[in-house]
Amino acid sequence: MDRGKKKTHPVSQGTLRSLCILHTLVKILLIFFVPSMCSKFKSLYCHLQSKETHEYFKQGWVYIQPSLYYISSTRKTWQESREDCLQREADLAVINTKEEQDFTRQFHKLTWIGLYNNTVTGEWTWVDGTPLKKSYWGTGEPNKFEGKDEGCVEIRFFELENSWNDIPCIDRNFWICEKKYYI
Ligand SMILES: [Ca+2]
Ligand SMILES: [Ca+2]
Repeated sequence: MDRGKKKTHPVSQGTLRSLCILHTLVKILLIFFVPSMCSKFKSLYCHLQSKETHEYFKQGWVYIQPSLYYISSTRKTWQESREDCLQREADLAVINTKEEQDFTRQFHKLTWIGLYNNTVTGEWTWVDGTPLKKSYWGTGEPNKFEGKDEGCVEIRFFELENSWNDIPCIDRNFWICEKKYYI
């Protein structure tokens, strides 16, 4: 009797052999098949994305990384303007950088941006919920001119870097929508 030789169940050996074959097949699939599938999916994704981007440009959106911007050709109240942006799956522009601030001035139009006076906190707040840190108020602004409730912000002094003015939200202005978009 060979005591050193362990007994193995014939079914277990068969199972092990099957697992080995399966493992080899999976490796072959991973090496040869998956990369070609990925590249096919990637091309399809790129194709759909460029088609979508083209649609945005056709509708008049402008792209400055990392956002798309839509500048209206009609005037609305601040709230109506915001609703238009939301319908476009965007929101009124939030000015995060000096470049973005300069961009909003170049249209030489009175335009709403996404900054408003939060009546609950009394603070100037962006539509994305962030508080105002860096501001570009025009000289003497915000001033609640003639005691009016100037709760929304427009680009008014567009020839100057400090171009913001607070103004009643029910006034009618052009507006700028912003949508984060990565091409
Ligand atoms: Ca922004
Ligand atoms: Ca004002």
